[in-house]
Amino acid sequence: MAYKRVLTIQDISCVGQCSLTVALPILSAAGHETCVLPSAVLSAHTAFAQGFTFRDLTEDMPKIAAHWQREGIAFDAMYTGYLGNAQQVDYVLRMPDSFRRPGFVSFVDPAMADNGRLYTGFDETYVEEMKKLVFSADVILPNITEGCLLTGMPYRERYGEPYIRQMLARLHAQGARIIVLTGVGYKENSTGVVVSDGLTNASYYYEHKRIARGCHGTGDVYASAFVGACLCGKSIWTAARIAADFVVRCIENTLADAHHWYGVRFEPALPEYIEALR
Ligand code: PXL
Repeated sequence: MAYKRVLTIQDISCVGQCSLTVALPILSAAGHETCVLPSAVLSAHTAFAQGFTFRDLTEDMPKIAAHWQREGIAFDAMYTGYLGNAQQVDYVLRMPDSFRRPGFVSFVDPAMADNGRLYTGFDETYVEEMKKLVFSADVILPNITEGCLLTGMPYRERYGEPYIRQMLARLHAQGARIIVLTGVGYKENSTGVVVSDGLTNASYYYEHKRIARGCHGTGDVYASAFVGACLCGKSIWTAARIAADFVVRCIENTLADAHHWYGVRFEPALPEYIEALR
């Protein structure tokens, strides 16, 4: 199997099973060398009640990148998630071309909103900056709320296929190449993911069961599992399915523990994910 070197740029939430504490183990399980550029260190993610600590690493980011550049370090892929502020998005946009090995692929999860709302701490300026990163990426993984913020469409809890088709068309028109739109459900008991390739106009909907309990951190688990599978050489359609099946298993693992609201128990499902990648 291909041994790829991927750079992932996101925060470290020390507690909360999101961002780097999810991406690192999942990408490693997929068999890739995983380099990290932490955007911030938080005691716990921002969905915890007030009082979380936030160590902003913005200043370190260009220094870290400059060191890598001097060392001639380069990557097969870059995957960005939660970034602490608009300046960090700008730093990511200005990563040197020398970081890109031949065949380099960039994956961007806008990781800024869910359930119709921006995450704590983000504003319109951040959204505008994130648009630049999103529309320069090879593959983007927004949820519907993020799709609305990126396109200016109104957020709806219930919608039909025309609403999703319009969102995909607008994202492509604004520059998106491959879109993996998560959390798309047309029926009460199911949800799914739509993959749309702007170059070939092909699209695919993978529908799977919807587990009533909303769990935090599933977007990060999904994106990490998707990136891991793509870098193993799976097609975007197969990677979308493998990642969706993995997230369902992770949520099922978490259901029995009512106190585990802040993330999903993804670790026990890693062997199944590895098996699916074979
Ligand atoms: O899962 C997205 C995420 C990542 N990192 C931090 C967050 C969130 C979502 O709330 O707060 C710090």
